[in-house]
Amino acid sequence: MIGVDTAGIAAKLGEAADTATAIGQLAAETGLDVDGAYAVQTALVQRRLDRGERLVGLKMGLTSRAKMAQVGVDEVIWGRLTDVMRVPDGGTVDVADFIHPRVEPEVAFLLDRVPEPGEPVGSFADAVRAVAPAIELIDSRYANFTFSLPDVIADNTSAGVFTIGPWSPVPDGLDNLGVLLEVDGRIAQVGSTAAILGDPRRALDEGLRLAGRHGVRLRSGWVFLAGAATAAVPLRPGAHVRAVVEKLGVASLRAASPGAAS
Ligand code: 0L1
Ligand code: MG
Repeated sequence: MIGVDTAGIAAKLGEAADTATAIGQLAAETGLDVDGAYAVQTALVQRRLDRGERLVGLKMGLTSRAKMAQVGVDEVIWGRLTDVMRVPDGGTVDVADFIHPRVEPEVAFLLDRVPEPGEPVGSFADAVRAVAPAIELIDSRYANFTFSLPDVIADNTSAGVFTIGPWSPVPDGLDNLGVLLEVDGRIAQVGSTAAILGDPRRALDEGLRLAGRHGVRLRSGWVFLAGAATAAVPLRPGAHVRAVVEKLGVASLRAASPGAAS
């Protein structure tokens, strides 16, 4: 992977996101590998930080078989979340700000005491202060939502925006909670938190391990999106989306109706 133009690829992806314009895949023609792709992701997110956004957390991607099958990539990946990506629970987004937005039901953790690099991972209850239902709106910057593993990593794992429902104390079991994704009062997807690596708590171990490989530490107060429990569904203008997670409650998001005043 000699001579990959990290900043140039990040600029193309950043402009694609800023202008909601799909681009072709980049990894094959540039020789981008997985490590190089995480370097592009760092540069891509740095563009946001340079315009005043703050890092507020980490997201895991492709943590379920349904998600892996949906996009034809079979490795768990991680991306970064900034404050500007967070939409209040019940808030509204405009689909015109995205290329081909999809929504998926997730479980979010509010991090408390996360281990220092090299420190043994303590108990989940020490590391996580609270748990919540969440919705992630993903939006690949690649045409037709089609990409290779390095492509999607470089694209900050298709991160768009996210919504977090009410926080609850960590319940006894998180490993087999029922999950529904509802759109306009109809069930669009049904799943279980078991789909998230068998138990969403495992996603935190994976996040610590995988991000740690790239020198990224998770911080107290950050949000951690553990991954989707089902495949993602396209978000249409005017849709009202609810993610319902047993024991945890509901997170919701609206897409502005066509022609609605902004
Ligand atoms: O959050 C996710 O699981 C998304 C990972 C990237 C693949 C996709 O765009 O669905
Ligand atoms: Mg996701």
